[in-house]
Amino acid sequence: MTTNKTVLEWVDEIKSLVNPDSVMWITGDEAQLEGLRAEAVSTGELEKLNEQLLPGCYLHRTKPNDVARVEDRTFICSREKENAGPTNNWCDPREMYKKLYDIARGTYKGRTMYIIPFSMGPIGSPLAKIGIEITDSIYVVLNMAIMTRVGDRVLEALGDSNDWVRGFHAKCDVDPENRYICQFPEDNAIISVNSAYGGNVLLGKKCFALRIASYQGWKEGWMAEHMLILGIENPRGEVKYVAAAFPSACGKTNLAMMIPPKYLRDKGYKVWTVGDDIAWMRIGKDGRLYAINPENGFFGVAPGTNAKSNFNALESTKKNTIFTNVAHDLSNNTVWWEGLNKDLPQNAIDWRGNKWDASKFDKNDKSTCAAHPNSRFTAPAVNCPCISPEFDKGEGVPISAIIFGGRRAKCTPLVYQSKSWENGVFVGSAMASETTAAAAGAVGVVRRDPMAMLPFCGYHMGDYFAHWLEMGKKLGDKAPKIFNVNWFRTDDEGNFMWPGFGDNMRVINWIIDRCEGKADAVETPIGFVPRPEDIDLTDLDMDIETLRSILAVDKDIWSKEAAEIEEHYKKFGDKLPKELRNQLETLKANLK
Ligand code: GTP
Ligand code: SPV
Ligand code: MN
Repeated sequence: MTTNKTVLEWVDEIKSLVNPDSVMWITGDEAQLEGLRAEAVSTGELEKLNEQLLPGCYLHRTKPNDVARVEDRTFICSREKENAGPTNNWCDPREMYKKLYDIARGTYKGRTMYIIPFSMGPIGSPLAKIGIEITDSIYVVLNMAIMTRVGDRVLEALGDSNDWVRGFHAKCDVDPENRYICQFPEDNAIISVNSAYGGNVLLGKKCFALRIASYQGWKEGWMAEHMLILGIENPRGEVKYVAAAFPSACGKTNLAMMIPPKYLRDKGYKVWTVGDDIAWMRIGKDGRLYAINPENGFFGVAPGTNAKSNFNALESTKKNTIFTNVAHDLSNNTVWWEGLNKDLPQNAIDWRGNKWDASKFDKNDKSTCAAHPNSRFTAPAVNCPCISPEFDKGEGVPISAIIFGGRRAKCTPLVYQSKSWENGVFVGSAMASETTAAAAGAVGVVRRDPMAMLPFCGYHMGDYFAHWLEMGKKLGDKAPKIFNVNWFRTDDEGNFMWPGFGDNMRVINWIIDRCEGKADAVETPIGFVPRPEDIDLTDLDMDIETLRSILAVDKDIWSKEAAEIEEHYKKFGDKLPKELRNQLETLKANLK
């Protein structure tokens, strides 16, 4: 365990609040975790899957009312309301602590209190940070043991320091009316009650690595972003790294693990995954921006994942993986989800725990799905066939390009390059995307989601934009180039016009070539767009006219877009940096 007084005092405080039957420190020891798996199986919390086909894998179902992040019940409890900004729910921290302590009081009775020391980032890395999560859920312990580095090694690295994040989770009765996900940035503290699902309860992930860490990054001069990190190796063996921010369920895991088209593989191109969801980035000694992935596993969207769309993700789930809210194929005790293959299981239990009737399945009606649209796998990063050799080193990889993107059926072209860092920050701040099943609420509604951080920024978003501009000033001519992509343009029948997935490599190659001054583009009002002939279509069944249409920048549509950005900017009032206001004025002038 530990002699760290700050840790022991906090553990005692929470213990006397929740009144557990017993206490268990998570040591990181495999035998301890194995014991917890066995216990969870004995109570039905987990189901053991086919040991031959899916060794070490388990299935878990959450309550049907608890299947996604809950943005309307997520709070940033800074002391001043102003510091949470217009995009976050806020509550006075004193009031919220009291409310949450009242909700959690006594709720561990009959339960065990698990104490999980965890490191975000390789233990001992100068970019890593430590947290401790207290929970009454074995599911949380086992997921955290995949998603982060846990156990005694973390406490050793912490020593007597008080520099750690307090994460307290109580599942209580999983009552949606009393569900709260609260961050206290000034106290390095998180409290989550009445949920037992993913991003709400794996407190190292969105709560710490984005909401708390974005605030820390602002104060300490670094960045915590909702970004994948991808290495692209060219035939000469040089690896360039890009980081990309897409909103939830918009393709980060897919891009992070994509397999390049055959003609590029034959030439010797390779892809290396550093991270699929979160990047922590700092300026290195050489003045460039370096990124680490603070996580140790993937909490990925299951539906749509198959050997063709994301072979590497599927491979990653073949052992030691926890599946949440997918379908249970009883014919061989494995799992299934929509898009895994075309063989609808004839003897399966759906994500709600009911017998699934394949004959009633209608892919356009989500209520008939066997797996929940936001069902997920929790897979160890080491399982990924293309995991980067840099992944575990903790020094970080130098970022050549930052890519923003989202789901836009119309409007946004396949790819464009911003004209400068400042212009790139404008592009990120104005990002919009159609909502997905990753959060509770309506799906398919276009909303502004700056830098894909709308649900994850732990402070005032106007200050966050200013922080981005400040980082650009510090980076100067070593700053990564900033791009925007959209894999999701649709035709009049609603079909995707760009093949996506591995073929996105064609766009990434243009991006890297642009960073090296090797590719052409035309200047448009919004930025530099490739000419159709600048995107390599080798072996692709796509005509150049279709490509031309998804590269087009329509002035009328973009004038409407500029008006919407103006409306979106109003929220930030005086906190909107003047540079961004100027960028908007320039865009409007360019469109005249
Ligand atoms: P979070 O884990 O929620 O942050 O999601 P993510 O950004 O990692 O998204 P992910 O890669 O899991 O993809 C989400 C969904 O988008 C899946 O159903 C994918 O099949 C689909 N998708 C991903 N990439 C593409 C693409 O290039 N084109 C199309 N059409 N769909 C894609
Ligand atoms: C997301 O919603 O962006 C996720 C899943 O990566 S969760 O961990 O639930 O936030
Ligand atoms: Mn995510």
